[in-house]
Amino acid sequence: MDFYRFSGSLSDEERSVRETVRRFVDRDFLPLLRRHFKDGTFPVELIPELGALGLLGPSVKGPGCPGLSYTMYGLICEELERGDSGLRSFASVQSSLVMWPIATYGSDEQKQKWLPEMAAGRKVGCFGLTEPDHGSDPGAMETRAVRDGGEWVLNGAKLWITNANLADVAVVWARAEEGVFGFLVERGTPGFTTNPIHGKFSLRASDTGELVLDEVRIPESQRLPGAKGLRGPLSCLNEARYGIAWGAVGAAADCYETALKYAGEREQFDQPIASFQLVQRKLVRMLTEITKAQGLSLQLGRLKDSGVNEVPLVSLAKRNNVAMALDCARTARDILGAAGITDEFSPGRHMANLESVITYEGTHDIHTLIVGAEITGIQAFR
Ligand code: TGC
Ligand code: FAD
Repeated sequence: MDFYRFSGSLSDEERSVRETVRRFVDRDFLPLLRRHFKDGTFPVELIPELGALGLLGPSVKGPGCPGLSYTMYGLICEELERGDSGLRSFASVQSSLVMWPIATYGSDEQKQKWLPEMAAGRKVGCFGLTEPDHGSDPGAMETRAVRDGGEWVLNGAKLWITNANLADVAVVWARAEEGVFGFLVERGTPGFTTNPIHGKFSLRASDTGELVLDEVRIPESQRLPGAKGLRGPLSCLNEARYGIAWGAVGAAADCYETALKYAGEREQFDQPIASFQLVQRKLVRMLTEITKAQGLSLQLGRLKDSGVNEVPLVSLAKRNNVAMALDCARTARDILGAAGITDEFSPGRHMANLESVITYEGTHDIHTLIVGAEITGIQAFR
């Protein structure tokens, strides 16, 4: 759907990247999704293909990385999330929350070791910031890193971690005497365990878990040397929030297209439900909000490609586009009537997924306060 002809302002390369991802989602991902969503598993069998198509770390600058623009990264996220938010989550975490900090804050040795493997989908990463008692306020984290000669000893726990149980390496943020540092904690390190979270009604086709660190000894060479202070983990979030702002538009567009098709086919009172004014109003509202969000994402992508990286711009787009997508998913579910509550149609699944997306990477209200602080000059977090 492209009511305002945004595709016309994309380059041939941008359109081609979008087509490639769309084909991958339709041909390879969607046929597997229903089973994985039911089983509560991520389709790990597709990870090498994600790598081969250049969809892991697309805009990250480093060895073995595709080196695409931010706009192309956005288009990729939009198409992945048209499939499912769990698929875009996997790519967001791998790209923005693991590869990006290694490329930005890592040593040459760390970049050489991890980036080519992660870009190819041969290694998977996760990002541990949130803790059981500290979500919106990560500055209060309790996970500790204590220096012991040439090593660090890590103790603590991280909760709600995407890819936790799939990851070969976890970027773990911990507070040391000198401030917050990031560590590359490899699977198999003594004292480091991961546990799955069961019973999710949202993001079922995504792995979510807990990281436990019990006297975990990490050499100094596995600390990210360029990251110091809370700015380190928070800067990674800008990258992932950017991708989410685009991704949410993909989920919303899929809901709209499903509802539009259904409304044309479903008859009540001897006519298609699309002929009723109230149904048309719902469809037009969805189309309008999606179109506005498409313009917002594209302008944000162009700004990021020109070097603008202002935190509140990303927050405004994440906040608007995810809330818009959740509203579209609910409206589409309504237009589908009872059929909307089954897994035969996508809006119910998108709706459940978007309940996570509106919470993670900064809740809707945290982004309200980030933008509020920017325009008033007054921080209202505390
Ligand atoms: P505050 O005092 O404002 O800032 C501390 C330092 O950080 C700097 N900073 C940022 N830098 C870069 N990017 C940002 N977005 C930044 N936000 C703040 C700031 O300038 C300062 O730097 P310095 O050098 O002066 O020290 O920090 P605060 O403790 O008051 O907290 C502010 C707040 C609430 C906005 C922040 O903590 C926040 O964003 N909270 C939300 C937490 C969150 O988003 N967690 C996400 C976890 S990861 C996740 O959800 C992955 S889901 C993945 C998926 O499956 O897709
Ligand atoms: P809380 O911070 O306890 O917030 C609860 C409510 O209080 C919210 O409505 C919030 O808006 C409100 N609130 C809090 N503070 C304020 C305030 N100052 N003013 C007004 N209202 C406020 N984290 C990671 O580190 N890595 C991951 O890979 C990751 N993946 C995730 C995957 C899923 C599926 C989910 C659901 C979460 C994931 N998270 C991850 C965690 C996510 O980032 C947190 O859930 C999020 O930051 C919110 O924290 P919380 O859940 O502890 O909620």
